Amino acid sequence: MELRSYLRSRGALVNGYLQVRLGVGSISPVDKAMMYSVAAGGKRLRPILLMAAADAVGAKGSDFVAVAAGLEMIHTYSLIHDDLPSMDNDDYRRGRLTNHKVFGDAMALLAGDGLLTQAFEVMLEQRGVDPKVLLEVVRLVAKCAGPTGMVGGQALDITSEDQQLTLEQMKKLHEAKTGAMFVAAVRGGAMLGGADPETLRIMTHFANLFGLAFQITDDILDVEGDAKVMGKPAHSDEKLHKSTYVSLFGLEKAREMAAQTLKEAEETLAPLGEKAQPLVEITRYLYNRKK
Ligand code: GRG
Repeated sequence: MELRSYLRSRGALVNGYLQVRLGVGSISPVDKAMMYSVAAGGKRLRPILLMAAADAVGAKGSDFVAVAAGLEMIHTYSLIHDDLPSMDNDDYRRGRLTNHKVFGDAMALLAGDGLLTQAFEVMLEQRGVDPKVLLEVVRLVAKCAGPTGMVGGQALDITSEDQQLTLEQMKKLHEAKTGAMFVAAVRGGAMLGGADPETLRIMTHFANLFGLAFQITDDILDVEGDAKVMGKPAHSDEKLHKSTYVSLFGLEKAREMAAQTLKEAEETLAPLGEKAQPLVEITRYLYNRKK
């Protein structure tokens, strides 16, 4: 399997869907602000994972593009809100000015709200799925995105700045803030694909390991990115106000942890056989990613 073309074609499917669906029936400028961030790029990792998870359980992943697109809308909303001055106060995202830098804070807030709420409309437009299963999947996504998932993790994050967290505290934070949306993607995709309870258990375990490895590699990239941009040594003190796997363990150990976690994630998928190959390849890609 050629991963690059798999990622490209699945990414294009999601992009095409979003392009057509967003802005339908627009009544205000908020649609333009929403589209600005959705069209700014991004790896489309969560929707691609949802479709790959459905493939892995024997279904046709590309059939579930509406739910996949909804996940990307929720992810994009979280990035817009995360970049606001009252949160991380970032000027750039996905290689462009952040939403609030272009449209102002109020419109950026609304663009995030619009994406979050419309995501549920879009997900429920999914056809070809037993309505009971679709409801369970949408419920899972809501749970993973909300106060017991991403929103809760973000709240933990902003209240723990300037503290060095323990490994346990950090794991809990990231499982909620970043990991939960990967669980929504992988478990949700497997549910849509009709997975049995044992397969769902395997897929959820895989998603947790994937989320952990994603976070560790994100922390590593953060430090390496800073070193490249500012000519500073990797693991500079500037990042120490946030607890990360690198600040807790150092760069070398963090790299080892990422490799070990990804190996475990890959091994978890062994019982699914050949059908899980795209998921395996995406897992391997995580280790070598540059963004
Ligand atoms: C504001 C409710 C709320 C939540 C924000 C996702 C998030 C929570 C914050 C983003 C900050 C951040 C850098 C988190 C670490 C991991 C992460 C989610 C990175 C961005 O995801 P990618 O790499 O981004 O999949 P692209 O742009 O490729 O989609």
